[in-house]
This record gives sequence, structure tokens and C-alpha cells, in this order.
Amino acid sequence: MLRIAIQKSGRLNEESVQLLKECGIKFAGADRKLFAQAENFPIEILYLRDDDIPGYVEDQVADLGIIGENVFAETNKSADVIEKLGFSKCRLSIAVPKAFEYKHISDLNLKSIATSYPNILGDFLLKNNVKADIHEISGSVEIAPGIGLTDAICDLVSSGSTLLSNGLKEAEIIFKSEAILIGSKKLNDEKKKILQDLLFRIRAVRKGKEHKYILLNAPNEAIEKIISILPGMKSPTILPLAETGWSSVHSVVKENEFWQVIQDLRQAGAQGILVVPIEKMIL
Ligand code: PRT
Ligand code: ZN
Repeated sequence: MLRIAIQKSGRLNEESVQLLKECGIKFAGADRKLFAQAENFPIEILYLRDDDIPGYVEDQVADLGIIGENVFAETNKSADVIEKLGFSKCRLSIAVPKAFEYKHISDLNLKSIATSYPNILGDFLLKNNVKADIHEISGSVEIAPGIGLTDAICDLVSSGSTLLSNGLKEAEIIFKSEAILIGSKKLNDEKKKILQDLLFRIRAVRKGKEHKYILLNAPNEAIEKIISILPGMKSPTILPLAETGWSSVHSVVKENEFWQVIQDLRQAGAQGILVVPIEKMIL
């Protein structure tokens, strides 16, 4: 039996739950209790505050955890990073009031910076030979300059709209983060085996999301050109259509190359292009 800790509520909760469900694991949500036993996979789910998860994994109360890299780096607990999960992407940035003429990191010398990330910020300042006063606060960091508490802040940014609405501008990105799967350094063989099964499923789900299944019709003389455009897993599937001289081509395309590929395919004579999401992909 493996025990995984995920965030009880907040930005990571929904996608953590969704990922496990897409892996085919059935379990009850956090609204009912703090602990859920999966019905069809040897895993238990613990719902916790995200900041507590690295400590629980270090202490082997949980075997695995899903958290932001920012929290893992800040709490500095002993655990392995097993897999990046690709969601909850954000950055930890130093931001200053708009009127602050910021040109270089050294402009932060002898300034005060409010943050909930004193460790990551402290390391960054040390590395860059900046002597600034770190003012640790646990929330509403973005209002600190406006109320005269500090000269600058260091906080998580995703769209940047919180900075904008508080009259701040991003000065330095000091850490990039996304959700990660962490694991205890002391898993026994039975737990390692379950982890491998879970990882196999997670990777299949994530690969599926990164790709689209594509079906199209084309005149036979265009097929060679079309095959050269399609990257595919191996070579594409080609099936004859009822109409003579035409074929149907099936293949898999990467999400991030998708629009360019579609454009090239149309130019090469492809018609009736269908694009279908892939639920899971196993190579
Ligand atoms: O209760 P618990 O302690 O479990 O949750 P929490 O309140 O500490 O964390 P939560 O749920 O807010 O965030 C969990 C994780 O989501 C963080 O540790 C990050 O890894 C990740 N994440 C991704 C973010 C953001 N994006 C984000 N934008 N966490 C916080 N923010 C906040 C940021 O602090 C700022 O206030 O959103 C605001 C900025 O957003 P923009 O879009 O205006 O730039
Ligand atoms: Zn938290």
C-alpha cells in the first residue's frame, strides 16, 4: 500500500485529484474526510495543506506527495523529485513599485523585501551579492510596498495581474515552478513496485495530453508528401477510401506542433481533417 499526500484545497487540489482519476484510480474527495482509500488501486490519499506535505514525506507519514516546486525548495525537506507534472506553472519573482527605477539586481542593495519565501529569496540574494532586508510575512505580500512596509516584494506570479493591480512591476524572476511528484527516499520494494505502476499511468495520461490523434482524407498522389509532414509515432496508418484514388490517413501529432502541421497538411492537399483528443498514450 502506498500513501500519497495531496493538497486539501487550493490551486493544486483539483488537478492533483484529476490526474489520479485519469490514472483510473477511484477514491472519495476531500470534502468528506482527510483520508481516502482508493477502491481499485493500492493507494491511500491524504489531504493536507501544501506546506506540510514535504515534511510528511520526509517523515515517511506519506510515501508520495504532489506539491509546487516552490514549496519543496522553500521547505528544504529530504525527498526525491520523481516527476514534473506540468500543471500549476508559476514563477517566484521580485517585484518593485512602478516608480522604482530598476535596472540591475544591485538596485536592491539595502532595500527591504517582503516575502513568504525567505529561503529561496535568501539564497538568490546571497548568490548575487545583494544585501537586502528580508521581511517574512505569510500572506497578502503584494500590498507590502503600498502600505509602506517594504520597498519590494518577492512572490508567486502567474498572469501578472496581481502585480499590476497593486502598482508593482516584475524586476527579477528568481525561481520557476510547476507541480511535482515527490517521494520518500526510503520506499521499500513493495512500495517501489506500486510507484512504478502509478508512474506508468501518469506518463501515459500526460503523453496523451501532449498529443492529438489526427484523421484526414487525401488523393493518393498527395500521400507521400503528407507522410513527410506527419511526425507520427511510427509511420501513419493509410486506409483506402470507397472513392477510388483517395485514402484516409491516421496519425498522432504533438499538441505544440499541431497548428503548423495542419496548415502544411492542407497545403499538401489534405481534406476532411479530424482532430481527436487522446486519453492515454503508451509507447
Ligand atoms: O492552504 P494551503 O497552504 O494548502 O494553500 P496555499 O494557499 O499555500 O497555496 P495555493 O493553493 O494558493 O497555491 C498552491 C500552489 O499553486 C503554489 O505553491 C504554487 O506552486 C502554485 N501556484 C501557481 C500559485 C500560483 N500559480 C499563483 N498565481 N500559487 C499562488 N499564486 C498567487 C500568488 O501568490 C499571487 O497572490 O496568485 C497571485 C498571483 O497570480 P497572478 O495570476 O495575478 O499573477
Ligand atoms: Zn500553503
